[in-house]
Amino acid sequence: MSSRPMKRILVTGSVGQIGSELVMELRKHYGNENVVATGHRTKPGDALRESGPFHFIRIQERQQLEGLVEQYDIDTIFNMAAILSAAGEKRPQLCWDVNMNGLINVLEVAREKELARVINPSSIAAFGPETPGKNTPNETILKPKTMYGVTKVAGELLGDYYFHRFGVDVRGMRLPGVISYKTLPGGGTTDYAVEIFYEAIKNKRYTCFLKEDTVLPMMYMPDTLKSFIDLANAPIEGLKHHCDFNVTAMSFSAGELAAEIKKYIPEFEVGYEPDFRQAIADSWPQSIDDSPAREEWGWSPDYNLSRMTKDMIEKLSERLLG
Ligand code: AKB
Repeated sequence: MSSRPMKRILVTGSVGQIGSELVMELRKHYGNENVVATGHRTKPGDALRESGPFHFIRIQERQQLEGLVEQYDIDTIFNMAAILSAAGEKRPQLCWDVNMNGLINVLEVAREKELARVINPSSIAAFGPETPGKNTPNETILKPKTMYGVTKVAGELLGDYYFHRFGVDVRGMRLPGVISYKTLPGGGTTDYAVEIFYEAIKNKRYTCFLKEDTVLPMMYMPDTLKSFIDLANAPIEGLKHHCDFNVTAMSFSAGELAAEIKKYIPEFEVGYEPDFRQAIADSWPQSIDDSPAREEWGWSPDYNLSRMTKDMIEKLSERLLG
């Protein structure tokens, strides 16, 4: 099997934190009209809506997805629609419905229409308390304790199944927390690492919902976008893994992030009031080993904690304070 080029792309979940920036990045590479953005209910920003096609769909309704794939002659789907870890614990059945029924629809459409590629990101939520917590290897124990994590492990397995059983070229990486300044994340456990910047700049105070010493793997958005484009374009001959690549860029505790922000905003004060998300964070590794991604498709991030913080403070201050 050799990789077919991606020409006309559909993105689900395109109003979300990663989806909204991924669509704009893909439009730069593949042309505005060749990247169809879809979302569920949230209104898309002007840039997303005006720069190319946008449609509202319910990913659980297969005909809606199929209709757009036919209408635009789509050959690739980036499946970004998902209910994240914290939101998923509030509504586990909805999390299963969106994440699993949505994914199987994407995979079935890809199989029937013989699409060139499906990109379906996984997450560090695939790991659990029994997983080694430091420098977690790619091949390891996957016994998550959240519904989101359950759907991510099942999604990895399902993607690999569709590859081996039906020859559908499905790929995905286990994303850590993603930090960005354009669209806020929603419903995740790593969301604190974005909220903290907004509050530091606007109010000089933040109450963190995780403990000060909670360490998690993280990545800045430019690296995240690069990981999507690079994995999607990697020659298939070089891939031994398909849907379960560990990827990471940095690991830090909530306290270490606060200290880094204080270098730019010395009056910034942080309090810690852990809630139900602490148990989720405690079940995830502190750092992960991404050597298969580095070896098989050349993964290499550009941003560490200090570069990311400097850029976030600069860009977000410009946006929030003008
Ligand atoms: C979450 O916190 O649920 C997500 C993730 C790590 O997948 N950001």
